Amino acid sequence: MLRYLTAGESHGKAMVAIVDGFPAGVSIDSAAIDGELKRRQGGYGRGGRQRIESDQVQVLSGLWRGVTIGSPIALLIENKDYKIDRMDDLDRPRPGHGDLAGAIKHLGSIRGVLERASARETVARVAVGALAKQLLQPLGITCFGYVVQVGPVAIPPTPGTIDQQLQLRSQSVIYSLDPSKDAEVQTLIDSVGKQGDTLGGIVEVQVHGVPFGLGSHTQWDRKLDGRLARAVMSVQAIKGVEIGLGFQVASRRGSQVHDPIQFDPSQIDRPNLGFVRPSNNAGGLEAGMSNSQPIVVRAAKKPISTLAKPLPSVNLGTLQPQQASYERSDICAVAAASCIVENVVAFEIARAIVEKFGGDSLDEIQARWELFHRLARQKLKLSAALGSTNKTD
Ligand code: EPS
Repeated sequence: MLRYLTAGESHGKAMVAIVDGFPAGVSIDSAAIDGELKRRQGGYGRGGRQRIESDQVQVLSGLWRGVTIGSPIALLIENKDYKIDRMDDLDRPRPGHGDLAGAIKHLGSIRGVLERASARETVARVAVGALAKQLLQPLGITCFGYVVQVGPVAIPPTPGTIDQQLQLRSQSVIYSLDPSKDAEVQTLIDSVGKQGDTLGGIVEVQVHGVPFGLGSHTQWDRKLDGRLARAVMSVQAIKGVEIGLGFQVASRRGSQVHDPIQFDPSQIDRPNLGFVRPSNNAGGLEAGMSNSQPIVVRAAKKPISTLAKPLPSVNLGTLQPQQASYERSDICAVAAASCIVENVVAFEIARAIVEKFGGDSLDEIQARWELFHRLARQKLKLSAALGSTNKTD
């Protein structure tokens, strides 16, 4: 089983992750992980912390000569803003943060809670996801995320190939697929920031090249849609997750929701085995299994809960009403969320790949991937349907 845990406080020495069950034989490019960490730090509206940090991963274990060996992979990202022991406690919990619930739960301090609840922890999750992508890449699976809404401003993705869309995203200061909306969004972020307030938004992730059959229909905790939803919902500040049409399914008739099934013999060599769908309202998942269409996941991020113009709270020392505490924060971190959710999704897909195709080595996974697709073509008599003379196919 592929799994990971993270540790680390926002202003502690470092953020760390241990990834267990990662297959052997994968060449690891730590510069590619650093590229993702840099993208996480960016996006218009980020706070002062990102000017202090320049996140870089150290891969402490699990590699021999740059290649995974099947043992646990320990990742470490130092916090340049390491100062936890010099920091005071807060006495007024911030509405929306974990301060109140966490301090009461642990019979402890707000500092002890906020340091771990902070979205700084996502640096470890992005490193883990970027590692997982290096397992997905040899299988031809790509995963990319972008912003589709900031506050009330919807930014529908510009259609195009993955390469064209990646190009658009790299041009947008907010990581959307329509850079022509950047100016409007920047003006909005600036004005909200001046008012001491913050902004949320919606991010979308697409996964291409997924085979049939990741996840399972047979048991609730094996359903891939449920596992993706759990992983994405667990990202700091995410309050809603949708797959495919998401909440829109409720108002449409069945005939307007379900994706017709067609067969295109020219595509039988692809992971879709020739089965094409003129729409993808299911977001690539039916009955908890991948159906070889792109997986599409959206997540709604709430505005950052640390407000420069704080909301009413209660002083935990005096129990008297008082404004919430303020600590340096971001105005809008939706762009960062698009990178975080992308990497969290990538990890869940990698985990499902390891389950279906084996977890010991990349070679075995690739061999079983080929075998599965060959057997599926055989079972479906795809060659016969095409009048092929190739008896082995
Ligand atoms: C973050 C680091 C944090 C915050 C933000 C995300 O740094 P600091 O607290 O030192 O300013 O900028 O954390 C939160 C949004 C939060 O609610 O805690 C980061 O590296 O992503």
